[in-house]
Amino acid sequence: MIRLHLVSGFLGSGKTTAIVAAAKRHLARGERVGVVTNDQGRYLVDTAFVQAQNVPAVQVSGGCFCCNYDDLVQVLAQLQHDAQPDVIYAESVGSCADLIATVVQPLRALRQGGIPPTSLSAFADARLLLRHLRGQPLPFSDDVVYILSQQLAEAELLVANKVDLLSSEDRRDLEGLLAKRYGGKRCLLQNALAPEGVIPWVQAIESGQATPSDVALDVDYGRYGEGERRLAWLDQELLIQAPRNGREALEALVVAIEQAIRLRGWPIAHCKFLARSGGRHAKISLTALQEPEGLRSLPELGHEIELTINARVEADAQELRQVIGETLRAVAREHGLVWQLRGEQAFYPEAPSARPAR
Ligand SMILES: Nc1nc2c(ncn2[C@@H]2O[C@H](COP(=O)(O)OP(=O)(O)OP(=O)(O)O)[C@@H](O)[C@H]2O)c(=O)[nH]1
Ligand SMILES: [Mg+2]
Repeated sequence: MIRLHLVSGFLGSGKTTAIVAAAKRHLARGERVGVVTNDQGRYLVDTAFVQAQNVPAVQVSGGCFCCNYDDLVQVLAQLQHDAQPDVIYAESVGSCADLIATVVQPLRALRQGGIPPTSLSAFADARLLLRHLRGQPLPFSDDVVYILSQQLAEAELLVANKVDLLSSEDRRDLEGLLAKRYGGKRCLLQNALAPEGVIPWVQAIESGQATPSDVALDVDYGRYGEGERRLAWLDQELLIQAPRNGREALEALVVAIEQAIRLRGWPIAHCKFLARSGGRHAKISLTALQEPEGLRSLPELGHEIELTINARVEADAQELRQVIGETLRAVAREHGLVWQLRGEQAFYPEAPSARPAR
């Protein structure tokens, strides 16, 4: 029986990082593994990033799992056919909640072709989670924070990820607060970047310690929809020619985009960049509380770079598009870049529909 692990959690919390690390462990043990990525947009950094690690990945794009359940069933069937995996990780888009009602229950009820989910974990950035549990404000508006809290409420296993970014005192505090608030759930503190960091998580989900509940959340779809509407999505596919130095150009572009967004005070949920050049790839992430991640370890890149940008920012979608466009033009002038926009989407995710009728 295929094991299907659903991985939920807020934007930028480290889901893809942990899934790739887990997938590599399965592959090393000789197991076949597949990944399903999910997003509201079409041009996805995550899918390309997972595939670049030689892990079979398919995507459910154009909406979250909960609004695209039929597509999810279809890509699961495709993955089963193409990769014949022993284990599948399905990452829901970071602004999605209510997976029990919309995915777990229908998959359990499917007689043919359905894979009942083995586990549901919810990831959170340990620093955001600590602030949340202390009752301190987060950098997002309340309706966006509502989504994060619903994700935590519905999973049986909570993963406080990026725990390496907490002091040991804060770590102890987080453990205590998690036990107090979520006493009945299993909670893990994890550094997904550490070599063996994901082992306890993989053991927990593989040994049945995170079986999803059958009780759906009581979601306030007004607030959930409002939270989604506050987050702007901007996706771009670019082809950039950097006559001098590809790595320097990419670095300058990421730093300039970060400065332009932070200058306007727009909270960054996750702004991710995937650059491919000369058979190499590099992923760079900007998240709410983090310095640009991945810049310091950028490999040398060729003169021609294929760049995918996925920006999820609490801002107006058209203003975000304009600011990123202006920044791109300014960096291009300064570094003598020639660029071509091959695809673009700027939008707010559609309001989630309450409990799809099946
Ligand atoms: N310090 C630290 N950084 C981490 C850890 N896990 C992930 N990151 C970094 O956090 C950033 C976001 O990670 P992703 O795995 O892309 O996050 P995600 O939850 O898949 O993001 P979305 O798909 O946009 O929701 C990346 O720069 C990762 O390298 C961790 O345990 N510690
Ligand atoms: Mg991801």
